[in-house]
Amino acid sequence: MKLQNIICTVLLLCATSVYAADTKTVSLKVEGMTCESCVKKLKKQLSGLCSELQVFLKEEKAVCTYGGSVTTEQIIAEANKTGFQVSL
Ligand SMILES: [Cu+2]
Repeated sequence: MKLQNIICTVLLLCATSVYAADTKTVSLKVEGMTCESCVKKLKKQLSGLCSELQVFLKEEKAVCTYGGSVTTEQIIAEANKTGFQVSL
């Protein structure tokens, strides 16, 4: 393996681990959703903040994966704009 390739591999591994360390997951309680369109509405509202979002209608729960400069407060504030009662 060429030295250049080794350096590239190391850099890639570092970049990947930094990205992974920067990714957080939050579980939210969501009250007021009654059907699939409520789920869609919430997903749409949070699409800009959550890189991954799972919404559980019956469980009244949403699990959001986020990163970067996004905060849980931001996510909750944005989610509450849907009219559902969202809390930690
Ligand atoms: Cu609905």
